[in-house]
Amino acid sequence: MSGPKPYYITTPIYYVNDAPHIGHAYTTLACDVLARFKRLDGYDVKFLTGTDEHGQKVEKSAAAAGVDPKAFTDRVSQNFRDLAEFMNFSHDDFIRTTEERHKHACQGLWKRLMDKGEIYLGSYAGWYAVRDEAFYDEGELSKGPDGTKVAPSGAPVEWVEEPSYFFKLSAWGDRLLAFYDANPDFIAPASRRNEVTSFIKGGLRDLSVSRTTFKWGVPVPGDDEHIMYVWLDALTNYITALGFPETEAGEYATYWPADLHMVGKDIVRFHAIYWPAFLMAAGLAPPKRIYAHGWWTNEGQKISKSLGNVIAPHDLVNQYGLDPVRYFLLREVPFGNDGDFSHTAMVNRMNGELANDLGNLAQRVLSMVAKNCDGAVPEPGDFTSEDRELIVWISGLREGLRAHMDGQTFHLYLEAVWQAIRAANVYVDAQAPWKLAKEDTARMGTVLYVLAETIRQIAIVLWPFMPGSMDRMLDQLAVSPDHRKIKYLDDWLVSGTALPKPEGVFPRHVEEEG
Ligand code: ME8
Repeated sequence: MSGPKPYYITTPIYYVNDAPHIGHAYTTLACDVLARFKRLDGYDVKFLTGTDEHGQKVEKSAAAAGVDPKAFTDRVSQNFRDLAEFMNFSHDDFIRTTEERHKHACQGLWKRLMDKGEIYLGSYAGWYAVRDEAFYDEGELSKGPDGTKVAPSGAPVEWVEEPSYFFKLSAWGDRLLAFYDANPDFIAPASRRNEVTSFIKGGLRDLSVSRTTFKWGVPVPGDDEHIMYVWLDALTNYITALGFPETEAGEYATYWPADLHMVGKDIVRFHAIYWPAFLMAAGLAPPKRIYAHGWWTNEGQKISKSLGNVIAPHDLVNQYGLDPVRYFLLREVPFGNDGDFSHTAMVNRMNGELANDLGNLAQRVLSMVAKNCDGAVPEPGDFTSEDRELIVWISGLREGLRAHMDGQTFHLYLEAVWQAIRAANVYVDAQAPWKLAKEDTARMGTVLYVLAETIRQIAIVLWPFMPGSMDRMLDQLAVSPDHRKIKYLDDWLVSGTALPKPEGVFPRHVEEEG
């Protein structure tokens, strides 16, 4: 007998040089919603997040803070764990690259690459940007505002000359292009795929994969003068968490290759080029898909510490509530595009879509049931064509919703659900159950049953986005926790089930005076 299908999803591991901000919360949120949906849909999910703690950038940040790197990374990594808890993320594992299991996996991967003749010792002379932890060719650089050279990301670069091990990346260009051709869904969205292929077509050079001028990293096996390049170290986290270098049994055998590495567009090159090349060179399978999402700005401006406009997830959630923020981030901007955060847009979504469209619908229906149906699920009579139309609409959503999750089109998923919610609002106005309460209580019972059932199905499919609020809505419909699953969508509410006293789930946001 085969068990549930595995689904492995990962976030980038975040550098611990900085406090977590809305950009980090965004990537992990997208993964959380996918992980929750897949669990709801019966998959055996493993959802991984964590922190990237080695390298020059972190070492420098620790020095600037006047603490040793270990104490520094312990502290900042904890901030990312706290964020995950605060945002109600449902990860199954949180990895830190300073853990022993990770050192073991990195060294295991290195040895495989060495054994296969994919790494050789040479010396590096070229440009390096500590902020990006990336090597750049002269031709990729431009002049910054003060006349010094900068990377395409705007990061300052420095000239580095040191002995270094190299990975034979130059030999992988054609094989990577052939791999993308054979796996057209490997890089998404399509615009990112074009960016990656044109970078490869420009010619790949061998990649420096070790450093000797600082110590904060994983030692190269057999050559303690070198530590591994932080990106080789960091990318390996995705298999460390599966127990690599053990590959024949355990979690690696179950979950690898990953179904999805979710990343921001800034790090697509590392994930779509270096990572599959390392893996294929080591004789391991590449991941199934990389999705590189867009970039958030704040009221039109780049988010940066120096501009003082970093959006702290805590502040936002304290102001608007957790689930409205979770909803907004994935609803406001077509996933994959860049997006701009604005308080006006946040309040509009919260009041218009959550409080009015969904909150009012549930509140109106549940209060009428409480008042007119003895606080129990009403008994439906025969369905009219209007009743059937609404129920068929709601019940017909799931295949499209599955496809939206698999394509990471979260905004279209939510739009599809909202069309159904709007249809339910049109139905409630047209059927006017408050009038039926005086004229035809049997018909009123049918209408309220159809509406309560509609709300149940909507709450289940919205649960991955707003688990706390949807659980409260499903509690009010007395749906048992283990029935909050896609496979139970067709198990309609049972008439006569007693319901708890209804209460509003989505308050309106009211601007404070002054
Ligand atoms: O790059 N908008 O870590 P990092 C949207 N350690 N997303 C944003 C964002 C913004 N304004 N700012 C950050 C690293 N992000 C490496 C990764 S993985 C093996 C190693 C998100 O702390 C986005 O997902 O710089 C981006 O890719 C990631 O944070 C970068 O996090």
